[in-house]
Formats: sequence, C-alpha cells, structure tokens
Amino acid sequence: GNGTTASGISAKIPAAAHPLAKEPMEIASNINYHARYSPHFSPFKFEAEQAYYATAESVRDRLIQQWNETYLHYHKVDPKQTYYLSMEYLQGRALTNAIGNLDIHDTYANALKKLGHELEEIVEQEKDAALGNGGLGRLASCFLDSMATLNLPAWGYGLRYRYGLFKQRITKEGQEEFAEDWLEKFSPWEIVRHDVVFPVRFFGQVEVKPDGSRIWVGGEVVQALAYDVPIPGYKTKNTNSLRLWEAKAGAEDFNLFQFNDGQYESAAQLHSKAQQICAVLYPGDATESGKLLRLKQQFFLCSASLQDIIFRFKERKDGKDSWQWSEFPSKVAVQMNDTHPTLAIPELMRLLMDEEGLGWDEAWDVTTRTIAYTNHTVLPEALEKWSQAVMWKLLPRHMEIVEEIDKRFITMIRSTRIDLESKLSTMCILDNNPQKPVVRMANLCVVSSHTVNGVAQLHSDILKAELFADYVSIWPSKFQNKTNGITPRRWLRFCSPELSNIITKWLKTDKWVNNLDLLTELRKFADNADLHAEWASAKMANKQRLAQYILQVTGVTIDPNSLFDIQVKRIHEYKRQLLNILGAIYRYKKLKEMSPEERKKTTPRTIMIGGKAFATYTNAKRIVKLVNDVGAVVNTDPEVNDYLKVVFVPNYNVSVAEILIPGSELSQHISTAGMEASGTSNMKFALNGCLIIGTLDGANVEIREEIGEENFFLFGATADEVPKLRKEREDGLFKPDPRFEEAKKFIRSGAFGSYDYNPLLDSLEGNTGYGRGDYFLVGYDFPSYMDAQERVDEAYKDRKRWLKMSILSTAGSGKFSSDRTIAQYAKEIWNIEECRVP
Ligand code: 4GP
Repeated sequence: GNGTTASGISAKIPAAAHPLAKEPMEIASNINYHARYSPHFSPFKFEAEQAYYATAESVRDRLIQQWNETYLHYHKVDPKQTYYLSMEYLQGRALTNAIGNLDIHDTYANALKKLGHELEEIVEQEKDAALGNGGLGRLASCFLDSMATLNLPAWGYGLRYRYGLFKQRITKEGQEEFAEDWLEKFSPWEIVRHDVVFPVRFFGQVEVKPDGSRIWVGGEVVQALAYDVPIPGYKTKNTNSLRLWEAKAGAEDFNLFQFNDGQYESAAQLHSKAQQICAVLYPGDATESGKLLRLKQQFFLCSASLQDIIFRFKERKDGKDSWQWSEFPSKVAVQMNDTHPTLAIPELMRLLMDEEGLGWDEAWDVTTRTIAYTNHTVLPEALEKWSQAVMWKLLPRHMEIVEEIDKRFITMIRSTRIDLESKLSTMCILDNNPQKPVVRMANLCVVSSHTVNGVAQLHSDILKAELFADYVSIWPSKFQNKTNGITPRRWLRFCSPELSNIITKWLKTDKWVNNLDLLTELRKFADNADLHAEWASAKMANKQRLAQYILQVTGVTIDPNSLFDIQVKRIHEYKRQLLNILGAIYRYKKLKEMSPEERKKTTPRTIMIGGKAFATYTNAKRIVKLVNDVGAVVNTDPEVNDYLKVVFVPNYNVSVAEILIPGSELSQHISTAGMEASGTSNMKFALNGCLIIGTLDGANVEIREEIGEENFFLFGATADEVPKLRKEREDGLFKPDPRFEEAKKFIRSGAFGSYDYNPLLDSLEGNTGYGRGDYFLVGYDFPSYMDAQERVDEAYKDRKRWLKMSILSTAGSGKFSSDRTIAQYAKEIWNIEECRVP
C-alpha cells in the first residue's frame, strides 16, 4: 500500500529535515530523516520503538526552535523571572503532551499513518520520567505546564536522577521494588548543555582572609552539568526550561598514575562520588551515609541553580552602565518547593557575601526579598531536621551563616517582642538539645522567606493556627494560601479526548482548555438527555479502555457495567487505604451472607486501589499485601464476583493515572481530616466527571464548595474534632461500631490467607500492645464511611441522577486549573508578568 519496505521505512517518503513542517507528508519526511540520520538503532529497522524515537526527535526540532526564541526574547526584554526549585518532578511521558500543546496532534497522527504506524501505539513506547514521589512532584510538573501556557518567564530547576521512583511489582510477598531505568536507552526530551557547568563544593573548611572576610575552601568539588528539558506552553510559542543538574567529575580528578598502577577504584574516586549524587531519588535515609547523601543532593541542587541564576542576572545586566545588587529581587524570584531546597537561603547569602563582596545586611535584604517557601505537609516526620554535626561537616560556611541568621532572629525577638521569649525555644532555627542538636529547616524557611504559603485553604489556615502560629503575630502578611491546581491539558484534554470533544461541542468552543472557568456553562445542560447520552458513552469508552488495561496487567476481568471505584495515591496510613479495604471486606462479607436474589439488588462494584509504599514503611507494605490478598479471594469467589471485584493496580504512575482517571466514576479521598494538605488527584477525578467520597480535608473542602454539596459524598470527623477524638480514644472512651469489629475479626479469622495481619490490625486498636490507639481514626470514621457508601450505591442506581452529578462535577472544576494557581503565585508572590514571545 504505502510503499513500506521490508525493513519498515517507507521508500516512497524521502528523508528530509523540514524541522518546522506543517503538512503530514513533510512531517513524515522529517521523521524518516531522524530514523536515518540520527539513528539510535539500525537505520534499517522502523518498528514501534524506532518510530517513537524518530517521532520524538522530530517534535524536538520544533521545541528547540521555540525554546531558543523564548530564551532570546527573555534575554532581550529582561523581565523579572521566577525559578522554581524542586527536588521532584513527576513529568510522566512527554510526546502526547508536546504535540498536544504544539497543536499538531492530528498532523502527526496522519504523518505516522503514512509511515505505517499509529500514534496511539507508539506513544506507549515512552518511559515515564518519574523524578518524584507523589503530589509535590506532580504539582511541580503541572506548574511548569501552566507557567509556559501563561507565557510567564519561569523556569524549573531539579536533579537528573539516574533512577527515578522505583518500579513496583506485586508478588506473593506483597510489594517489591526495582530500579526504574528511565534513561535505559536515552531520553529525546533533554538537551545536554556542555556549556553550562558550575562547580559545587562539599566538606572543606572556612578561612579568614586578611581583610576579615571569610571563604570556603578545600573539601571535594564536583561539577554540575545542565540538561535542559523544553517545556512547551499550550498553543503559544513560549517554551520554558526545566533545567536538571547532573553531577560529574572532571579529567583532572582522574588519577592516571594510580590507574596505571592498577588502583582503579582510588584513581576514579571522585568520579564515583559524583555519580552517587544523582544516582537515585530519595536514597534510603536509615543510615548516616544515606542522610549525608540526601543532604548533598539538596545542596547540589541549590548551589548549581543559584550560581546559574546569578550568572544569568549578571549576563542580562552586561552592557548596562551601572547596576546594583539591590535590583536582584526585582529580576529574580526563587520559590522553594517545600523545605528540600532550604539550603538556597544560606547558599545565596554565601554567594553574595563571599563571592560578590556584599555585607551581611545587604545580602540579607536581597535574599529575603528573593526567596519564598511553600509548605506541603503538616506531618511531623516530613518536617526536615538536619543534624548540626552533619551540617558542620558537609557545609561549614553555611552553618556559620545559619547560626548568624538564628542569632539575629533571637536578638530581634528579644528587643522587639519580649512577649515571645517563652516561645523562642521552638521558634528559633537551631535546636541545641544536647542529645540531638538539629537545624529546623522549616523555621529557617519561615524566618528567611518573604512569603510562606500552604496549598489549600484549610491547610493554610492550619499552618497559621498551629504549625507557624507564633510567627504570624510577627509577620501577619507573610502567610498566604495558594490552593493547588492541575493542568487541564494533560488531565482532561489529552487523557480523555472523548469527553473533551463532547465538552467542546456543547460549549461551542475549545477555549475551556486554557480558561477552565468556562466549564461552568455545562451546568445549563446538566439535565439534557442528549448530553447525558454522549457523556455516558464517553465514560463507557474510557471504562472499557481501563478494563482492558486491568486485564493486561493483572489478569483480572472487570465488568465495565459495574461502578468503577478508585483510590490511587502513595500508600500512607493517614490517607487511609485501610479504611477503604476494610469497607470492601465488610461489603464482601455481607454479600456472602445474602441470598442470590438479594445480591441481584445490590450495585455491582469494582474497587481499584493503587499506589507505592515507601520501601521501609512496614505498615504501608502490609496494606498493599492485604489489598492483594483480599482481591485474590473475592475475585475468584463465584458467589459474589459478579457483584464485587477488588483489584490492586500495580506500579501506579503518571501514565497509569492517565488511563485510570478518565475511566473512574467514584474516587476516594478519605484522609483523616487535617492531614492531607490538599490532594491533587481529587481535582483530576472531579474534572473527569468522577464523584468523590471524601472527608472535609485539604482541597476536598473547596471542591465540595465548587461542585455543590449534593454532588459530594461526605463523611467523617472534621479537622477541629480530631484532637478531642484522639484523646477519647486514648482514654478508652471510644465505642467501636459493630461493623468495624466484624470486618477486623473476619481478617483475623484467616479469611484472606495465613499472613499475619495482627500487627496491622492492632494499630487500629486502643493503646494496647502494638496498638497506636488508632491515631488515624479509622474506627471512628468507619460507620459514617459505610453510610456514605450506601448513599453511593443508591445514587448509582438512578442513572439520570448520577450522570447529572457527574456533569456538575466537571462543570464545577474550573477553579482547580493550575493556570489559576500559577496566575496567583505570579501576581501575589513572585510579582512577575507575562512575557509573550512574538
Ligand atoms: C503532598 C501533600 O501530601 C498533598 O496533600 C498535596 O496535594 C501535594 O503535596 C501538593 O501540594 N506532599 C508531598 C510530600 O507529596 O512529599 O510532602
């Protein structure tokens, strides 16, 4: 037909560069060109994998063009620019997103057809870039998409981990972790910048120069090499950078003499040390060396990024007659994504004082007007505290600076706010407890940032009322809220073209894709029978695709006519997957007890749970195992498996989410109130017309407000009730619901195999034995959870009502676009403006 040769490459289509081609034929030529002239494989083969790489490179041609134009434009205009510092980015796959944002999806699909390939198939060849753990990392990636789409001069900085988040496999023992080799072949989305290299020092000592100034010398120096990932905006030329650093040692660090003497390891010592820095995301921190490595990573990111930022600041000043350091904050905004990049504070101080010669006051003024901090969690174990001893060893100059910041803060309090004297021991930065002297990174962030924000209204309120309450009275206007958001491109337009097309048809415009508030117009049609029919058929198509996927990865057949109920997120006790699975167990038990006629009256359900457990988090791993064990019993029980399936979805990641979310009908966001800072998958599900069962926690509160309480299945204690309930639990005053007791007893009876679940179940009991007094209040919330689930079952039986609720969920999701979030950061924190590439 199309002249494809035996090897696969089309003979009829010439290979030609055409980097900016518009016609499918020319694009096909360009893809061919890459297959032939930048072959990473035999140029005689053109199977799906080769087609993917050649296509990606063809798309990259365009990205590079726009990315260069963007850089030059920013350079010329010299606007104030934001730099987002994050240890994590969960980018997922890039191809569909790039051609979607560049608005060339159909021409590419067409071009690939001419070459004998289907776009939908070749995109599957791409490995997820999973350089993050969960919400915080995915948020950073959504933010990058919005920054480019809003034409904001804003870059991301991160680390180029050799191995990202582990790959999860499920065996009889439960979860097993494997290294995820996302760079196994190569990533076509990064541009290595051999011209962008900065030295980063570790260890060593501080020397005092004759003039009294201080300088950090000695120790080991590694090089930070930049890799740029172009970030295209949606239907705009602006293409920003995500700059990822890799650590390497130079030739001068290679001891040829030792090597020739057969001492191979010591000859390349610094090379291997450099390699360790970016080897993995989150090296295990159970050991001292693991902790040190993590701190090295954090400093590496901060130091390389700030040197680069200062370099660019000066470069853009070059040729201008005179300029001053005090202008720096009017050109540069640095946002710290959680406390992980806190070392940006002392590092900027050091660079300004020791390298640029500024005095303390001037350097402090510049630093504090530049840097801002976002908090993503109130969990005490996530609030970083670094050992002072480790810090002195690795970063002696920075510790001097941190000490000085702390000293000045204490002096300020004593001279202006004597009423806070008694609070100083928890407010100051250094905790000098002789047992374990540490640096409290969150305190350093609050003291040194011009703005501190939480990620949903409730969370920001809790920060002000609890975690940072004492600082609020000193700096009332420092604290802000920025409710999280998600990019509507990846999370609706591209992951569910079916539903997107319907929305576009009914709104008579596709402008909702970057103006998500337009979705409210759908409310007008919430009862329209034609829309209902179209909506239902799009959902069904997405459910079928999901069912196919589940069959492929688990071997379990699920019924697309059952209610698809999904909970996907990191496995954590506060997120309460245990509540979900206990509910499923209770449902199973009741189904078993019913007569066949009674069963027929129930609402058939498929419960899907997915997520990764941190490798050393024992209870989280037990939960994974329990879900799998329950699935093994329920799914093979012929009496009930027409009415209930329980599936553990392995290896949850961004690409898996893109299949699950469009096919979902109910999703669970059921954390103990006050513990989930925001949640962002709740927004993705709601946007896709999926109803939420949830607690009044994080962004659930705002989602419910937007889509209407009648469209949200609410249950559970509220955040302000939690302390009292915990106390009652501790005092032995709690009376568990019989349904809760029954579910636990059923597991203990061995109904799901012989694995010892007692330690896990004991964590739900009072303060006995292993029991932690059910800190997460699973027992307290269980009855109201089960009642809410009954309301779900009833609602689902009424198809019309359910469809209406589904449409209203989408219609009410406009607020949760990351475009809105980023516009607020730009205006209220960064003070930056659009800089559109002409
Ligand atoms: C997460 C929070 O747990 C989640 O509620 C929030 O939506 C997300 O950040 C983005 O703000 N935190 C993390 C973390 O992922 O590692 O602390």
